[in-house]
Amino acid sequence: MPHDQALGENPVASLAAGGCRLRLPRPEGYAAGMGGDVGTAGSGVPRVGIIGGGQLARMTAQAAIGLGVGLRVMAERPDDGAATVVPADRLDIGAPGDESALRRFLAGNDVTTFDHELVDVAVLSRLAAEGHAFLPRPATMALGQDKRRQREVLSRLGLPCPPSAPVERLADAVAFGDRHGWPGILKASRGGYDGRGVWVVDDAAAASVLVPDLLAAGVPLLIEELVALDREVATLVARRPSGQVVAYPVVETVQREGICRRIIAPERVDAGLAVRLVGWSHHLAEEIDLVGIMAVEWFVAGDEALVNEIAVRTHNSGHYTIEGSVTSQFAQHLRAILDWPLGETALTAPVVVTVNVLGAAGVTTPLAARMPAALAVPGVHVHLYGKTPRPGRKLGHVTALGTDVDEVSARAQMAADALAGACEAGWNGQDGIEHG
Ligand code: AIR
Repeated sequence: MPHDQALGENPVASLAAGGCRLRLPRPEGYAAGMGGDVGTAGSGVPRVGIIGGGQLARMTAQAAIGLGVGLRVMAERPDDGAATVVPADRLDIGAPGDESALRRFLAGNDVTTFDHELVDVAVLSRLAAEGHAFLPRPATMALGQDKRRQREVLSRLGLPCPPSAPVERLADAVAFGDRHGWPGILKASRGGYDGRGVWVVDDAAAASVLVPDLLAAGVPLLIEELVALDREVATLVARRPSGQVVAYPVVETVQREGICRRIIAPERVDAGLAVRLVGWSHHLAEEIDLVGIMAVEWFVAGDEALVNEIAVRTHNSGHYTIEGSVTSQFAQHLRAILDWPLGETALTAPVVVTVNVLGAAGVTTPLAARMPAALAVPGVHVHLYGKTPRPGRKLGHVTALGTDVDEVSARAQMAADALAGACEAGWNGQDGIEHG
């Protein structure tokens, strides 16, 4: 169906037409507590819930304000980043694995989305069969949360991936390393992010130390070839149920120790490669029947690119879009799951750079005390996630816009270093990253 035909007056009806089962009518009495016209009976605005209360939910809540959507949050703890920014009547505290807590949360939502992948897809599928609407759909979440499954599906669809194999026993890892060369990269198929769940395995002896313990601990594993990559880039696409797809420009992601440190938009890859990466991402979104936003992380080596992994949610590589794109990824995700027209994805400046602020050992002053130094850097946009600092934990990010990549990067980095407490921790500024 062409998307312009699918724009019903009632977004709930239009979502239903897009194949999603929504729970209607809304429960009596619930709307009374919602405040404003958001989510009240007859307002026509669906009640959107998000499972998880981290920074992604927090920035989604910010985008929801402008769209007139009162986001409901299910956070694990009352001090989670998003839990502290939504009104009490839009906050549930509970673990996503606690089915009764999940059911209570779902009772207040017309459509439910995700801040992370740590959900039980079997439970979601059962709840979806009962009529609860999840977007992205449970089958898409299953793909997002399982790297082994991703590799199978992506390869079947013809997307280039690094050679990899599932590891059910030590012999699988050893056979793979002997065939493809050591070191190999061992990955937890589920649950790893920000460098967690990734191990460089030098040889068969190292594998024999690591693999049995991980398997015994129930960690599902895969092993992949170490790619001699020049750089890492990411694509970001959004798709709504009625079929409209939009793609953002390709960005470069600079990683250190498995954690994204800096995002540079646009990426200066060969234009032909950029077109191919966006084309593949678009194709993938359609093939997996994506609803919402999806990031695809790529390893680039020469003229070739291989998919590292996909995320079927808002993503760190898209944080620059808050100021650096006509439509932020958070607003775009909400628009997509509500089957509203998707927004333009053009950059708002020739160059946009985002630098993550990570917790650092030895820094004890509160972040707020370091804000003046960061805000003294001209033209930077600071986003703090309201999280308790821990070394390596993403606490916020800084975005700068301009025309010269070195100048813009330096400004964003200076503010991010100030926030991270570079002086206190005794770093030499720049966090050791050179723009490649
Ligand atoms: N997140 C989810 N998957 C990857 C990332 N980075 C975001 C989500 C989640 C938060 O990171 O917003 O709630 C968790 O961050 P932390 O520091 O508590 O592990």
